[in-house]
Amino acid sequence: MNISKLFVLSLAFIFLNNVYAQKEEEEKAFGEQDWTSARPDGHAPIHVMGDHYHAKGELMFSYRFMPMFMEGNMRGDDAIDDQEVYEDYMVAPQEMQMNMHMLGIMYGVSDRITLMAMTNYISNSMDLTAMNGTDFTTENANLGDVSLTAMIKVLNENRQSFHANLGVSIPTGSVDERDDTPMMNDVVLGYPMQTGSGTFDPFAKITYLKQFEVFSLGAQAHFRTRIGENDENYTFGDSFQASTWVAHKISDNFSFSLSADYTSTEAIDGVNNNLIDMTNTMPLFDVGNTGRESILTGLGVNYYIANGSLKDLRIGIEYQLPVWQDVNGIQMEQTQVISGGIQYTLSL
Ligand SMILES: [Cu+2]
Repeated sequence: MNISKLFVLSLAFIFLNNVYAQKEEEEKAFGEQDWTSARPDGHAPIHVMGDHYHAKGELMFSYRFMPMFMEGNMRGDDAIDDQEVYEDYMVAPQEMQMNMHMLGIMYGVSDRITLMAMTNYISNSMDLTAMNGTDFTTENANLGDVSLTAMIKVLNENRQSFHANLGVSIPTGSVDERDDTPMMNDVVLGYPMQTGSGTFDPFAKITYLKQFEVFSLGAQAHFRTRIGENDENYTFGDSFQASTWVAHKISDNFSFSLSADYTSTEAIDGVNNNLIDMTNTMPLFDVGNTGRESILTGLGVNYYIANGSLKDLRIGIEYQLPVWQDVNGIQMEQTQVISGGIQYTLSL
């Protein structure tokens, strides 16, 4: 654990302490009231999806840009050097950057039900080094999967809110991403480089939100499974994610947030037909190196325009650092995630 991680954790601790210290006092002072999205921390830190719903007739557009970075390799929860990778594989991944662009639209069908659609475009770049010392890079970019969600407000009272999301991810993304390498041209890229899952993936989320005068907190649980197998004869693993965040509203326009996400992804079931004979080439070609758990902590800021001609425009930026990772087999180490987004709500 390095200094920056310790710093983020300490801040989180101080934050949580303050939140609970204020809690009772504020509940007395403000009495019963609805939870409201009309404040900067009325939306979760920007990396969280489906955290809020809309009132009837509200239409929201969003765009997010999320670069994710990986560097070096791990076995279990330990970093390993290239020599260890070369004991089993001919090529060792060095660095990877995945850039995700996400577009979203939300619409409040009624005060109880909000519909949401999201789509994304992904570009990947990976630097690798072969056992003989040859450095090379693979790159690919394509559409990701489209997700459709129905959000149901279960309750909103006493400054707390609870809602459930049911959705499905539609396989508009690619599971046949390819690029040239020094060994072979037009070779299928490893599992983590594909831009889609290739399967219909149902998911469910539940979200709890609570507001105080200048603080707020939220928690979300997210389950995702996959139906059948994709055209390449395999199925990405099911996943579970639990996220929690606290935010401090410092003015009518700005809030700061701390977040923590636990994510668990199961291993791939089946094997890509095109990679069966290449399992020993590099870790990314081996389904034994899929499935992982991690905890990421994040520091974020939300900016919200409450009135004027740009009313209901929001900008969010967040920086996430992994504090713990445990991988099956040999996989790359995640180093940081940056999320930036803009959201605009219209009332029809
Ligand atoms: Cu929205």
